[in-house]
Amino acid sequence: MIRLFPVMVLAATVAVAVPVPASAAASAAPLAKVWPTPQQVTTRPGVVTVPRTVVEIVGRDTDPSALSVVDQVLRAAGASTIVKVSDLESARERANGGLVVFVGGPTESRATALALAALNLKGPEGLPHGGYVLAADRGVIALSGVDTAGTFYAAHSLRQFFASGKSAGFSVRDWPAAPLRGVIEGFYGAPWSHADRLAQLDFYGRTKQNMYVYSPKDDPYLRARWRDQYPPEQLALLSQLVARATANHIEFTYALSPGLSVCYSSDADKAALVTKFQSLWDIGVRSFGIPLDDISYTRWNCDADGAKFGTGGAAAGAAQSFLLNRVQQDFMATHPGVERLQMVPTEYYDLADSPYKTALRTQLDKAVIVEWTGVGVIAGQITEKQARQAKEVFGHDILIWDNYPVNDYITERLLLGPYIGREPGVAKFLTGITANPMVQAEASKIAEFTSGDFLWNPDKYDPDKSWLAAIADLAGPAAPALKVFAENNYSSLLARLETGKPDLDSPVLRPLISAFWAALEKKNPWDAAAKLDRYLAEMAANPDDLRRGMASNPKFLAEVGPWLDQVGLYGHAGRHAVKMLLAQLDGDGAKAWAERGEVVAALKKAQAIRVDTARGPRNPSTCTAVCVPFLNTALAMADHGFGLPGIRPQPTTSLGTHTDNVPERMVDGDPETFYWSSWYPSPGDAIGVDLGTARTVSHVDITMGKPTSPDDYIRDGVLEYSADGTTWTAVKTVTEPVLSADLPAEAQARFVRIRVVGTQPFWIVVREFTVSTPDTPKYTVTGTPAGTNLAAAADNNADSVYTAASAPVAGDALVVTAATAKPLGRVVVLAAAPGASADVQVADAAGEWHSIGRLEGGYAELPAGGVTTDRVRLLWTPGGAAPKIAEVIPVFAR
Ligand code: 14T
Repeated sequence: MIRLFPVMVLAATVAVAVPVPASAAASAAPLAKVWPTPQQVTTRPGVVTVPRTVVEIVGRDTDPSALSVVDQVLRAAGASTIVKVSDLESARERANGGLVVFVGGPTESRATALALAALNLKGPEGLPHGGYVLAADRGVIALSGVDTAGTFYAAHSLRQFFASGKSAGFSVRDWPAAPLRGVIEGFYGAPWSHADRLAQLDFYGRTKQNMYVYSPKDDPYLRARWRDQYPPEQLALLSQLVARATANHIEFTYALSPGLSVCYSSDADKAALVTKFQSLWDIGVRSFGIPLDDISYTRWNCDADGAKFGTGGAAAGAAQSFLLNRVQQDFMATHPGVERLQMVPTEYYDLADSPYKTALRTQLDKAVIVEWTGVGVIAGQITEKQARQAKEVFGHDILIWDNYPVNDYITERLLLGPYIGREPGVAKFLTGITANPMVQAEASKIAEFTSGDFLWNPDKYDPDKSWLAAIADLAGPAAPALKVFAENNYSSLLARLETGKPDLDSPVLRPLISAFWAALEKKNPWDAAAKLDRYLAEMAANPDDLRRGMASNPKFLAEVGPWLDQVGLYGHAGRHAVKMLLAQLDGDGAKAWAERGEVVAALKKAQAIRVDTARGPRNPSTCTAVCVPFLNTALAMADHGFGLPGIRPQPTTSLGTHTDNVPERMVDGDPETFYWSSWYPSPGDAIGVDLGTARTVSHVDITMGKPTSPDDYIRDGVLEYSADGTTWTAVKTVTEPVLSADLPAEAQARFVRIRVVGTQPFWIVVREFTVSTPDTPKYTVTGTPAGTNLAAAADNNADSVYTAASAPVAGDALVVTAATAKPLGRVVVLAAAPGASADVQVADAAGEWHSIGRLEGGYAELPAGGVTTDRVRLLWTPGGAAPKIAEVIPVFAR
């Protein structure tokens, strides 16, 4: 009965609602998609528009953050006046048949219940924390959270429904599956900036996540100097974060890691912990953690612990439980309103029972929440069964510390793929998940958006759709460009539930390349090439597109700059590679050679990019395992077309790189450049080459050390080869810096390497690592003008260049001599720069030179008529530019 009056009032309000144009009403516009995916959405008839004047019914306790979001939504949708009243009676007077918006659930505003009843909807009572009911029907919008967080989430759903300024009618009943959903700033490396964190907190609010754990490994006050109080300036910043978290309904967890120096049994250390916590309580922190990961638990920091707890895992578990239980008693229990204490065990990455876990299970206060990363520090998958086992074996409620998209262990990568590989039960039956993000805060939002979506509604989670929504959320209108970028920074160790396999990088480019190879094989590559080129063009334009489209997010652009540049360069290189192969198919060698130059230049630039990371300078890895193999295969194919053997060994090494002496330098055909390891090797380290596919290899030449570092070579190793990378055959021991070895006849190798056997104090310099196949010809190069790397003119490597020091004078000639005389089909000359011209000549049996044509530009391809010869020369035309010859290729008839 009590409801009757208001319902009638409401009905009257609805009856004179703003008239809706017939067309709009009839076409019942589809509802906008809301993220994270709501549990229940029902459409209602009609369209709800926002008039210039809107009346809001707001309770005294209505959540201010929710209200501010609602007001922004209304204003963005066209409201210029928002009249706030607290009861229905005044609303009716002021609304004048317009829109009435009820903001607040049962704990905030009494009026909303009446609106829901009038719409025949149940209230949010009984929903989990953060649950809400949201409805929009002609003339009425109602937001009702089971708590203030729920109303705040209702407001963020409203924002998405009204993104276009109006919406079809709807009702939503929604709640999160996991109680705790969020992010742990728990990575090694440069901690996020204050501005990063503020932006993250707003983002978590928007994506309905409710936990941020402050645990950057490189904040000294969290680890090395955990006992010290924060200086006032730093405390002030933390206090701003706490306020921002609170406004966004986020639990700010302060996680202090005393494990490097704590004495578990010490009263003083317990007091230091409590005092530190109190200083954070005083600025509003209500959630605390004590991570004890990545420390030694076999070495005590004080003798007293040894005396009290003994040694071994059980003692460590007992000591940690002892300290945490005291913090529980002396701090948690004495601070009403505090959240449950969180801890990271030292064994955080497995499920195997142990004396340590037994101690935690039996001795640690049950109120403490235990964090666990899944099996393996970076868990490819986490199953519901594992989650249940974790609860059993640790004997506590489990919060997952999910090491995705963290990249502190692979700083050359950005992990921009979706969150995958976690069964829905993991969210439903555990306390929740905190994702450990990348050093790059803005770029982490893609993965964070998707993990937040999973945690809210794991049963309806679709990683691919969620990922597209994440991209749209971050990039707005630049979403197509961000998609291309993210596609090329996609793979990680996480594995799809459906396949059990990690996603591969470049999911769009990869099949386009396969189709191109298949079409090329059939000699009809044009369509496939056009499709491939279209995507490569998007990659090439990606740096410009993204920098223009996301100009309003300079932080993101700064974070990803080096990776973005590389995607662009791979796009350019790829386009030229396609043109190169098509030109060759067309019989246009000169164009193919020119395009080859562009491919190599862009590839070199891409591989020269450096980004400073916590693990030292790194060459970004984008389009991982796709772009570089594609380019190298294309280059090898083109080289084969020019008459070269067409193998393109790629360097492999288990060691790091000293400064910019990258591994590529040991296969560049230039003995002046070298790969230099960044440390001395240990037994098992290896340096070698990968030929891409197994083939017959006959000979290996390796030169190590250099005049200024004569000791830097492998002095105790073994040269070996393998067709599959698993089974290796030894060729000979390695003790000297210069090595030349024949492989057994018909040896099949994809990989050739020197494996280090002994220990040595010297780093390693490898100048060249060359492999020959039975049909790799061997030439001697002589002649003038003098210059650098004369041998490079006929070393079967079109990348290395003989560079003359001066322009030719009369009589200067470059002579290439083969091991034996054979019938010569043609001669191809690849010049690294045009500008020098020559008469190309072939010697007959009597040693007389005969001209077969001229080199005028960058390329010459001259029929030799099958004359039997063992030598070719370029007789330079005096003057012009100093010659630069990449390769003189005598193509012998077979
Ligand atoms: F406590 C944890 F749950 C955890 O994952 N700790 C660290 C974490 O801070 C780091 O970001 C993450 C990814 O690198 O892995 C953990 O750190 C490790 C893990 C190792 F297996 C550091 C060294 C390791 F050998």
